[in-house]
Amino acid sequence: MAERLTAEARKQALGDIAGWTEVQGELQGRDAIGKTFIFKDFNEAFGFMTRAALIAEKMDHHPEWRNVYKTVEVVLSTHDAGGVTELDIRLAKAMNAIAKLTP
Ligand code: HBI
Repeated sequence: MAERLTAEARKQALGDIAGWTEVQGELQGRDAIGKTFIFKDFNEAFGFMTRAALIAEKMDHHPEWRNVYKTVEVVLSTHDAGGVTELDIRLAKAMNAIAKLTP
């Protein structure tokens, strides 16, 4: 099972994944990272989700996400570990790569 990252290690990892932060607002206090992706339209947003879903399934590691039209809000945390692990960092990197490919 993936080990929960220390606060220091999580901050370090966040430096490598553009746009991701420790979750804010009503999710504050959770050991999780989040990012809001904004696409050209719903089609691009859902295409991103489709590709990310296939990677998540392959990793057996799944996002908590919400889509409204062209916006996709993503929160990542490892339920089994009760916080952020390398799996979340890896999935965040994969999502950034997919978003870069999305026009
Ligand atoms: N996704 N985010 C997240 N966290 C988990 O702990 C997790 C998951 N997807 C599948 C999964 N765990 C399974 O390995 C366990 O439910 C058995």
